[in-house]
Amino acid sequence: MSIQQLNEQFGIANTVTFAAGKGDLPCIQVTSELATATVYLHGAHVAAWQPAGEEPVLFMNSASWFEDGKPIRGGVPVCFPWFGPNLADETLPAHGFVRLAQWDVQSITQDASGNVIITLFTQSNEDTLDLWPFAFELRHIITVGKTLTMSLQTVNTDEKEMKITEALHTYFEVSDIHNIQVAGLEGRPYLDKVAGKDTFAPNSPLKFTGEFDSVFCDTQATCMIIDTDKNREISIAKEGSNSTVVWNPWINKSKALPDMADDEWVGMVCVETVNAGKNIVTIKAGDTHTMTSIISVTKIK
Ligand code: TA6
Repeated sequence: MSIQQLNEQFGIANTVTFAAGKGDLPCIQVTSELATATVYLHGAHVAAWQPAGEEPVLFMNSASWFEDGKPIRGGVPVCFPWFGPNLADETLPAHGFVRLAQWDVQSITQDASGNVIITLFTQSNEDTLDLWPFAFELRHIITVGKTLTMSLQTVNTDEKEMKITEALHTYFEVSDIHNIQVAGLEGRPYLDKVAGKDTFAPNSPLKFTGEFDSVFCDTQATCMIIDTDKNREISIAKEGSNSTVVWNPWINKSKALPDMADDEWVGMVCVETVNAGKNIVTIKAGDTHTMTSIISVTKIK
């Protein structure tokens, strides 16, 4: 569908419009009394969200690709049907394939409170079946308001059960990674992917002094990014998720990433709503599984 056809079918006057975004990729622009947001059909990717009265909450790196077949680096990459490298075949795209292709618009509505609910849809096809031999429907239901709620809903339309790992791989904008803390994971066991070992978090909020790439399994905890320089706390609550990943590439990894500006790691942290590691999700034939991330911002004083 063209931008004009999308606007005719799904636009909401003065609130929801479709436009050609970066790289000429079609995007949904939400402007309401509650918040503004930008959502690309490419990867069903929330690229920006800013609640009224707040600074932007999601980080978007200036060197990100905005091209068919490539991931966007920033906002909320949707990782499915695997998180990280494909352990059976490392030639397959990292974090799965649904973030690389354009999704369809199923519906866009606005509720009585002014929240805009966007449902984007994709499903298995010949190409995906070659990569991963399972039939599925996938919906990303994005509610834009004072809170950003993202639900990733998987329907197993195959005749056999499927096992997935998945993530809403959210990049958050912070004042300075050196000065923030992430609470909610105190004392928990995690896989330190930088050191390549299992270890335990301190009994205090996480602080950052170097590359940090950690997978916390068996946790349903709400995390909090405490950013005193921005006088705000960002809450990341979740449902249907048993893992949390925290990531900052720091200096060397940033330089090694072709789609990451060298010096922008200072202003970001990923706190990701995930099912990964030993938290593999098994979905029986015909069943549905939903993972939800609920993001909200409060001022510290
Ligand atoms: O979630 C953290 C992580 O798995 C890191 O290991 C790093 O690879 C990051 O995701 C970004 O992955 P990407 O494929 O988007 O470069």
